[in-house]
Amino acid sequence: MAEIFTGIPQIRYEGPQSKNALAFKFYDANRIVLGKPMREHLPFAMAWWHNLCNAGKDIFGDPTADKSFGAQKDTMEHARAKVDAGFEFMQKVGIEYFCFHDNDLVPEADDINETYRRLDEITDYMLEKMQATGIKCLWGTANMFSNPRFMNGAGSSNSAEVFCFAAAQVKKALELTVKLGGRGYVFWGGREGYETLLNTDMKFEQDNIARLMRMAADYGRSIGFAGDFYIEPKPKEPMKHQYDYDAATAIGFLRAYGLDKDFKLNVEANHATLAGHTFQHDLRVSRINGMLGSIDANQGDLLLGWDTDEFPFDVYDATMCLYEVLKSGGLTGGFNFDAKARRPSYTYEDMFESFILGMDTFALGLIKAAALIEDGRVDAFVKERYASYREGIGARIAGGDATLEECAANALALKAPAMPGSGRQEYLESVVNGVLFG
Ligand code: XLS
Ligand code: CA
Ligand code: CA
Repeated sequence: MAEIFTGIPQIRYEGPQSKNALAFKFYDANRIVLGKPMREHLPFAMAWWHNLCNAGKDIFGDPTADKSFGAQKDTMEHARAKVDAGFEFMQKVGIEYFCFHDNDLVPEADDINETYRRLDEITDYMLEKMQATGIKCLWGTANMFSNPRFMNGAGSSNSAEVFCFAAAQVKKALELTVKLGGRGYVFWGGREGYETLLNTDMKFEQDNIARLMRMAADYGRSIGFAGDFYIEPKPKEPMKHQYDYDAATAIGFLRAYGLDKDFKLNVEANHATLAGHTFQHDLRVSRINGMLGSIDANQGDLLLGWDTDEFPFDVYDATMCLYEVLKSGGLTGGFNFDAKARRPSYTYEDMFESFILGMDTFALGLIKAAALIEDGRVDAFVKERYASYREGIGARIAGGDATLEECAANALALKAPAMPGSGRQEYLESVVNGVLFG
């Protein structure tokens, strides 16, 4: 098989002083951080859809990049060429995982039976490549938002026939995920929401989404899927409102329907910011609820109101992300670059330089988050801030022993409380800067 990315070498670590655009400055796979090599802290994944399928088309313009990889588009020959390109790319950039939607792998046929056949054929070929390279599957999913049949959602569709087609896709995508040894299976509720409440039975739609997820969990376990299912929250786009709005909403949903034993969250940075939160906020909400499973590593643009899926560049955000991940004891999933090069960055070199940027940004995030934890001042400050709950009435409140009357009597005896202590936000921000740039 001919080399596709000719002229692009194996990407290696050369250190922060390197001016080589095709080298890592910070991602050093074997460097030990907090007792573990970087590659184990950072199981990076390539998103099949952005890297191998997306050619820069947007609602105003045609593709700018050539992602044909020498084959005629939308054929099985092209599907195989994408596999060849994908594995060559992952090997050269040194990442060990990929994520996929069913429809990223093969062109969808008019008859679902033929689509199934194509999926079987292509995953046989992928398995050969996986065995030859050691590259693994992070997670799989079903695209239940592109085909017009899903205009009103998949699990939440008003049509029972469409619900069945969604079920058929989930069933097959789960089987493929098991076949490829995937660590997880994702539900991103792309059109699981509404355009107007005037035509929507919200309760019925949410009940049905939960039914589809329950069926998937039961079927997955019956065919030996031992990994985590994930909900990937997103507040809007393509729908005006999506039910898995943010981490807190998704966790409430999973608990309400008894799905929280099988599901965790796949938190995407750009979706958290679309929901009006920081990336760290949704990671924290997931972590403190024991639900932080996997991460879609990208970033948005705060000046744009939509999902731009940019490669991560913001080292502050990456540091705070890794702070949450380290505090969580790592991920059962990984860091999927659900990100695309900007439309004017259309060359093969841009594909590699994008991943170098993303991997270096997260490597920096890891190094700096570890340093922040080892520095200890932020954690010590937070601990001290709640010190009043470690003795006296505070300890009784925190232990769940105090009554309302007892707390009120305490207040009356005090007459007025002492000032609660400075939050010292500016001091803490300067500690972070000191750790980042000191
Ligand atoms: C779109 C989502 C999607 C999911 C997988 O906004 O990020 O790509 O990650 O369906
Ligand atoms: Ca995503
Ligand atoms: Ca996104």
